[in-house]
Amino acid sequence: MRMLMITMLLGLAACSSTPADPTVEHAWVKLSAVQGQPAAAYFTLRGGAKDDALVNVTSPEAGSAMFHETETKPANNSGMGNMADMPGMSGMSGMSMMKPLMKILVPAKSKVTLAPGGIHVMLMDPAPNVKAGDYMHLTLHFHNGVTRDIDAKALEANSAPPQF
Ligand SMILES: [Cu+2]
Repeated sequence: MRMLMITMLLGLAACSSTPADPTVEHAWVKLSAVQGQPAAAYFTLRGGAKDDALVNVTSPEAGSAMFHETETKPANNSGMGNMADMPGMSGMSGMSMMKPLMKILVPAKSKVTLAPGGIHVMLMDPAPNVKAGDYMHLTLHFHNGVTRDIDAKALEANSAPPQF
């Protein structure tokens, strides 16, 4: 009888626990308007049982990946130039800078959303045969050792984020 109760309790605990490692969902890619220029990848990360961090993204359809955080400041702050006039930056008011990040922190049980105007993955040297509507295969590498493979649909440069 005692044995049976322990088994039942363990079963319950297993059902309600978060996955041990981070998971990823809602991935998509925004292509550059200019072929050969970096594409940007976006997705939602769900933290696992422990704090972790996304440390690299690899893809057979891209040369390398960098993590960036876009910071937009009011238009009349003096500074180092306005990226609103650059291709792919149209529609952004004010001054927009891309700050490099070494990694993307994924705290335990957190939800981290990558989106235009915020944190994103720059996919450098995208393969020239990747067109809007194609899927790019991304492998996400986490600090604690797990990897996650996802297929992210590539959209045109002026696309709004897809509804998931
Ligand atoms: Cu960027």
